[in-house]
Amino acid sequence: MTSNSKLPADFLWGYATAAYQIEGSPELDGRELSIWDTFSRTPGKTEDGKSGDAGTDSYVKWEEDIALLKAYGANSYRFSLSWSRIIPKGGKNDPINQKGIDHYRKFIKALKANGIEPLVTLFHWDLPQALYDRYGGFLNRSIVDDFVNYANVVFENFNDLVDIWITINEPNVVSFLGYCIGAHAPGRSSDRSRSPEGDSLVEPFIVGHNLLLSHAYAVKLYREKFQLPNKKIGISINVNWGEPWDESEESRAASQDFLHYTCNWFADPVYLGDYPSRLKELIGDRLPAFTPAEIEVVKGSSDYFGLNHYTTYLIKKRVTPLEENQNIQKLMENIELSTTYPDGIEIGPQADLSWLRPVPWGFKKLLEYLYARYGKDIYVTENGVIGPNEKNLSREVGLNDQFRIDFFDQYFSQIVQLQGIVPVKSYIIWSLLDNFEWQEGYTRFGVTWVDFDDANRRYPKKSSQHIKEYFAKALQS
Ligand code: PNW
Repeated sequence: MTSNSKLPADFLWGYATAAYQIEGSPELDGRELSIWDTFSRTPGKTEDGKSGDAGTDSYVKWEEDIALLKAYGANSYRFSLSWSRIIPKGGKNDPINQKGIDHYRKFIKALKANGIEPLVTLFHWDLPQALYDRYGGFLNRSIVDDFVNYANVVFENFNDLVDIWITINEPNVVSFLGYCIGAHAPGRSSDRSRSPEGDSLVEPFIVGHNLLLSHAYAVKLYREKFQLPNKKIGISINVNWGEPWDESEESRAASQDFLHYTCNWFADPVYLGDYPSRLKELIGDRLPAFTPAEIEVVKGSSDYFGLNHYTTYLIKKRVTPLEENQNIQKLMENIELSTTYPDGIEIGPQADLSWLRPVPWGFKKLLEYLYARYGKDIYVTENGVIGPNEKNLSREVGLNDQFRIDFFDQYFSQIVQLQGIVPVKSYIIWSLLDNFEWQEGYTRFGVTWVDFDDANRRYPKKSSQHIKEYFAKALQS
């Protein structure tokens, strides 16, 4: 790196995981089931029929994970708490499980003893099954009180150890995949071949609204009772960039609509105080309204912009009529997503997941857009890739993950180019470990190769060393 591209010494970089994807031990120490246990144990819901029962065994092997972070030189680690380990049945009148709390306190203390800053997510999709059974989980406004109670228990027990909180991970992905397509728990959809119940055009917006209110009331509580000047709380939204497919005015307008449907649906209420007027126009009365009192709470409810980013799409006005059961497209029915330009050139190489193609310049445009629209410090809380066919490679070949190294160099250079222009405060890579990639089953998103067939033994990939050396140079004073 050149001297003028140095990063500030307090730049946070490290790796991310989520409880259900790595912990395993679903019954240990009093944990009860979440909707992800139920969903992934249902035949036909995951790629290889696997659930997160095993994960990477991190509830047991947590010391190995910390040793890896230390060996990789990371100065921070983002992970999530399992709600049903802390309050097994989830609700405000349900008992607290001290063993769950003891586990996470021990874990966070060990991180800090190793000089690793914890970024802690309260909710990364593993809703206690009991709350879904009781009243439909996020479909019901009752969730707000139960989430705020859970947040209160978490803050009371861990706020002395944690300075950066993330309330909810990717509310837009929860709404889209859980309640429109039905590919994620609880798997609801209008597509009756997938789900006996659900309404793909209505439920995502109800769930989204309750996710926003849950987040906002938890932040209100935090600010009233727990926040100190050195502490931050916010939300992480998954935002892919939408580039106009061609230079026409129609494509430009369609790309704006894409951002409204995905990012601004959540980010506008949180940073600007309400849903975008264009989204209200597009969704009509299917989009719930905030009361003035709720707007007071939702507006400004994040200290930073938490960004999870993976890819870029080309967006154009829809011309092809929709087929039956194309629920996600119906949710954005006036636009079309493409991965090829009008001349047939692809926007980026296909990675090992259907929706994933590296497009580094899209990341830069997105960062500029988010800062221009919301004006907040940006914490990149996830960014990462799986190389083509990486899932099927032998360990020997898989450890040489050049595709991930190239991805990192290209993506991270966008942040470096924006130094002094867009305030990016963290870069947290998905993921520390190969792990349970939801409906895709066990994949290889990690900088650590995990042997799922041999006691989840961990083997550092080449990228972990490359990234370590990169930041050792970039952060030197
Ligand atoms: C995120 N999409 O999920 C999650 O926060 C992680 O738990 C997950 O493992 C990671 O990204 C990699 O997928 C996403 O379809 C799931 O665009 C799906 C999409 C994006 C993010």
